Amino acid sequence: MMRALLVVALALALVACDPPAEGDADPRRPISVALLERPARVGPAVVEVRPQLDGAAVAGATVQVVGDMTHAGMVPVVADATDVGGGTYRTNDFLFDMAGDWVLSVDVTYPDGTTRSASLAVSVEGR
Ligand SMILES: [Cu+2]
Repeated sequence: MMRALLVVALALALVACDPPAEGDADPRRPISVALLERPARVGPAVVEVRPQLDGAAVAGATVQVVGDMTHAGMVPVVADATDVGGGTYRTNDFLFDMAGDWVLSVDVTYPDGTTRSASLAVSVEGR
């Protein structure tokens, strides 16, 4: 019994030590981010974003995707994602302009003005 309590206490301590996750840690507003084509390759790509609120899809949000490479000196790639129906948002003109490691940062403004973000790490292959 004491051992079980100790394990629980340790687990709580570990959780408490984690840095706060960005945005998508909000359990009411999870945001899924996916690439339509895998593996990711240099060139145009479609990023699909599905924000939710209390388990339901969200129409009427504003969604922006920013792609950054993990090395210095690159200009971020910025693209808006538009609602293609059913609360699914897709970028129209996103482009991976170099092979390597990228991080996609997604900013969602919900219809009520609340903003949340999520991110996805992507390894992009050359053509
Ligand atoms: Cu680069």
